[in-house]
Amino acid sequence: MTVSFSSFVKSLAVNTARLSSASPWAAGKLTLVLGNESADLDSMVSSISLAYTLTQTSSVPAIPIINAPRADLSLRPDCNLLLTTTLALSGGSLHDLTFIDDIDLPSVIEKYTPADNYVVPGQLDVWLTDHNAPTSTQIFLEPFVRGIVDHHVDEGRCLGAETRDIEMVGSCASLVARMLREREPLVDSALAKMLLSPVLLDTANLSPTANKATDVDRAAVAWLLPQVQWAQMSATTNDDDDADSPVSLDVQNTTELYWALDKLKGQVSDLSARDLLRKDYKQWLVNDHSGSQWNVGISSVGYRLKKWVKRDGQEAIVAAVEQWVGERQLDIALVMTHGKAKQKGVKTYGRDLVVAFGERRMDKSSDVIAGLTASDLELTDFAKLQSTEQVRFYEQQRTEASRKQVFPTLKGVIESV
Ligand SMILES: [Mn+2]
Repeated sequence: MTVSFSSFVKSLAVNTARLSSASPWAAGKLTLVLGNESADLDSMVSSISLAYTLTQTSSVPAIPIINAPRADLSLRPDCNLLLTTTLALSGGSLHDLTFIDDIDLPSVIEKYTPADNYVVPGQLDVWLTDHNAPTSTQIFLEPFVRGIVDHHVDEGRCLGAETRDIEMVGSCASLVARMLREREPLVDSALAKMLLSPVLLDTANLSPTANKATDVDRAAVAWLLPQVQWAQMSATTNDDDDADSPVSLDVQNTTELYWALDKLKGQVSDLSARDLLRKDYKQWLVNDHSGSQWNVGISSVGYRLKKWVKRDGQEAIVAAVEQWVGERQLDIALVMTHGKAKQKGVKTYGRDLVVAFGERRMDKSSDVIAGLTASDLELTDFAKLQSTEQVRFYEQQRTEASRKQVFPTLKGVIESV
């Protein structure tokens, strides 16, 4: 029996209460679908649409969990507006979604953990999407992971999962779309629009020059596009850095949708330094050569370093980064700033990299820096900024390397230290 997207959306409202219920006998069999902790548009849409996909072949409720605090949604105007619009079209709202701080995840897991610790599939199953290993603060999920749908480098974990659909495509939502299409060739227009959006955003509107789209992404767009009803989209926001041009999703084609989402995503110039660091953030544990564990955090910031320095000054940025390293107890923090900036009068896309060390690892900092500067990221010293031993500034010449490439590079460097 197939479930319509609108009845799935209407059922979301009971999920938080279900997860807070006293016992697994009261909550019953469950599937949790988690996106990654950066909770960007791809992650949010992938977890919602994958949960919906799973309900097509199973009567067990699949609950999407947005893997970031609810308040962080205000840092992501693109997610806020797209989800508000598409959920409303299906008779739901953002309030109905379960965010990670709406529930006590460790206690949910504990309730489903048998006394002998032998986890039986089918009681509580976890699916990971837009990541393929539980984040460092959610390692306890690992025995419950039954499925993975992701587009990052395979970290080689959760090898017992029955489904490991890991493929380096532009957008994770394209992989979910492919899976959904096998089960349901025609989908609701609100869902088509929801799935289409991260695919456009992650592939720069399938641009050949951006070179991010794969055949899987193109197939997803070709499948979804005829199912979108453009006239339905109408919502605007005034939360804009350019006050006289509110961004609207009342658009008529993919190009307009892409530019509207891109503009919304780029509205970061009014965020504080701390919000910039936490907006799109991921954290990992990495073992070095001697088996000692490093706490690694990478912030992706859609704001060029030059503009940020002009706005806040170098000292304030260094202070914010050091504060962040302390707050998250990091051994190493990378801040990847990226976006367009004027270079010799022409707006060009570029990347910069800030590398910061925690006190505990200062003795290893020069080894790590040597590894990073020798890597294919092609780092050069950032002109006009004075690096200290603790916080260093670089320009990253290899501009196509996003966090998907930078994390494996850093991991390799730490593993050899
Ligand atoms: Mn993604």
